[in-house]
Amino acid sequence: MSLKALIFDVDGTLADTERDGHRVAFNAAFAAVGLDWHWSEDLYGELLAVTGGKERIRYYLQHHHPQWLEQQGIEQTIIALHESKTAHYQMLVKDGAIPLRPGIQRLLQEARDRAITLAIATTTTHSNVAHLLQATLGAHSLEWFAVIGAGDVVPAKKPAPDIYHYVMQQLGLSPQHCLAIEDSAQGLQAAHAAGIATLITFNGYTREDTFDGALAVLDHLGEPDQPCQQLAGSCRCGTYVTLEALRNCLS
Ligand code: XBP
Ligand code: MG
Repeated sequence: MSLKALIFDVDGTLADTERDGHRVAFNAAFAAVGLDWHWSEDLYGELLAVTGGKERIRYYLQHHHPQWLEQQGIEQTIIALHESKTAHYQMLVKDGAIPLRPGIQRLLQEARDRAITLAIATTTTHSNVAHLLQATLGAHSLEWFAVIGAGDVVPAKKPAPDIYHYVMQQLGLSPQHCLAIEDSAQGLQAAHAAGIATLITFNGYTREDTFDGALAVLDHLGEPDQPCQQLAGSCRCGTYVTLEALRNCLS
């Protein structure tokens, strides 16, 4: 099948946003209202089992402060904490704290040059995506993406396939013409459940995840002067991932 669209995950894939971005922002939101909750790097790794920021706070309470869930108005509290977290996250991103991962800008540019459609399928909040793209790729980079599927636009977040179904429906493309780039087991499950072949670039938090059936499992997309390492998968990517390699993988 011919490749028509690349669908990118955001957190962990476009950039390493979790440890030094989302995690720091959650802690800042907790501290701002006097809560002594602190998500260490290790604890955050466990909490990443659940996608979505509001869902992650709820999961944390279930396991660490279950009595909080009995309180009246807890859902509003979670929403308010999450809004504050989103504001803190966007300040961090705006300050340039979070660069793109190796090879991302190069592959996006190559896809644009070859008229391959670009899209995003993410669990995070839409405005977080906008801030990250603008801070790293410039003011007009949102326009590079035909569809940005994000956050609560679908009822069930990854590992459910809903966000991928949404993006493909908006693109008017079938899964055979799409290739997803993800960093986590939940992301891979979501894309596979939607029938989309997927390449993995893992990171510190997802290195030990299970990536069965991925086209390739790499440490990053690589650059000519920064070779990537392939740990698994039958798709041969060489020392840096090119559009041609991805086309060959799909055909
Ligand atoms: C990653 C996530 C998100 C972010 C938090 O999403 O799990 O939940 O950690 O984002 P993806 P929000 O890998 O699909 O980009 O707080 O905005 O929900
Ligand atoms: Mg991800």
